[in-house]
Amino acid sequence: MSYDTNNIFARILRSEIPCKKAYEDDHVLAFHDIHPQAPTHILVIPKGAYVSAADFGAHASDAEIAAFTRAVSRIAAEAGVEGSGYRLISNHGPDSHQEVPHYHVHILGGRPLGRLVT
Ligand code: DGP
Repeated sequence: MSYDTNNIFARILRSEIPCKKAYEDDHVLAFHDIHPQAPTHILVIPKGAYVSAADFGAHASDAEIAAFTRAVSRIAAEAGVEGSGYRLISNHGPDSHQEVPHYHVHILGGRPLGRLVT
């Protein structure tokens, strides 16, 4: 699947659509989900144009992957959910109901979550 430069997260990265920012560095942007499923629901996205986890893993640089991985745990800690726990979810493709075709990880926490959703 080729990258759609007009997807919602690409537009957020270009500041065409506002977001409630949680974190930003050279490689990563994180913001609060517009339809939160838990008291903490933050979306973490790379600034590079990657459709999904598979695309990111195959084509991102080691520096981007390292920055992204470190940012996810840092953002969770800064959101205050490290002690109580949190869940990371990344949807890939139609069976997962991936809605936005720009790679992202959901950080969910702030309440006891159900057992893993299928
Ligand atoms: P997914 O199904 O994994 O692709 O999740 C996409 C998430 O993005 C979904 O939980 C809702 C969120 N979302 C969609 N549009 C916007 C938006 O314009 N702003 C923000 N903050 N979140 C959005």
